[in-house]
Amino acid sequence: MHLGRAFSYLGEAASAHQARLKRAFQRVFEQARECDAVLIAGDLFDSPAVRRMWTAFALEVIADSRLPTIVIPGNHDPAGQHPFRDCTLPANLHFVAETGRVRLRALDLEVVACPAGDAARWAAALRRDPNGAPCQVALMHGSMPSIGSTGDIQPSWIEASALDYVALGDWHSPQEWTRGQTVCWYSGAPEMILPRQRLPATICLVEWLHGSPVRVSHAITGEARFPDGATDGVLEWDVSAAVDVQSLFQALRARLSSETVATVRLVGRWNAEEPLDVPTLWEQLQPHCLWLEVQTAYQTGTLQPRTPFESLLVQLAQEYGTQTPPQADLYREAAQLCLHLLRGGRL
Ligand SMILES: [Mn+2]
Repeated sequence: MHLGRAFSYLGEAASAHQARLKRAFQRVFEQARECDAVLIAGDLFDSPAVRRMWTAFALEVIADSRLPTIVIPGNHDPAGQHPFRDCTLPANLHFVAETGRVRLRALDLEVVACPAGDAARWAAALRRDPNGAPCQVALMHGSMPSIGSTGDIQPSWIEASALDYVALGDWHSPQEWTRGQTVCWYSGAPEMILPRQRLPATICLVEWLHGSPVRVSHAITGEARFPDGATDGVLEWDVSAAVDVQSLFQALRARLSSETVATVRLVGRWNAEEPLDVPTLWEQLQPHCLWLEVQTAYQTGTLQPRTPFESLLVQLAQEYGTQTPPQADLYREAAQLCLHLLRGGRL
């Protein structure tokens, strides 16, 4: 959840997004009304130093739900400094600060809690207890291996655990790590924490029926959205048809709202008379959405060399053009294309 996050990168939209985060947390418990328990896999709070109002808010929502709720510390809210440490907790809240098992007898449910910072004890704890509850799940906060990181959780532990389900926390986008008979997911954050995560944000609804594998579905809890027409969060926009900057601004603005998280990639050829100043375009569009990045991958009239390497390319093209005049235009076009591609443009 990252409750209490400052969202300073959102500028003036930060406080509105903090309110969105609160609504997402309430939506988690609305979604859970038909459920037996809520599992929160760490980083409920963004830091140990969140203001008291955030702790009070979380406790109130959890208490009002009356649902058995299990919370473990994450790397943002580690056990030794967790905001719940000094609080009087409602009876339905089980805050588990150390690796260990929690049995909810009324539910035939047993939870292996694996809080952040306690990784040395996880591998041994992730075991099905033959004398334990019919439904046995784990709740962990840490990283699976990814590019550039070995992770503190090993995928092989999942299958070896023989548990029914492993609920992972830390990554902001939902991702499946099911191995063997053990279903396993990163639920993802219930609202946008950083722009590069899957949106709209969701939670995992986990259904366990005796004797059959766990079934997982996803319920939307977040309000932040990519713009309509975006693919993997990127809205590709052909600037060829724009007659001026104003018409481009109007067309893009129509795709944005206060909930839009937009990466706009400008492609095609800029044909208008006036130059396209992208930083200014960004400044004008940014107040109309939650977060905006404008990537430039469009072509313009004539590009001027800006680096020694680009100068060399243009110079060589001119020399070849002088030597074989019929092909001068071809060389000039090739040099322009080189500059365009060197600057991140696309064909
Ligand atoms: Mn984390």
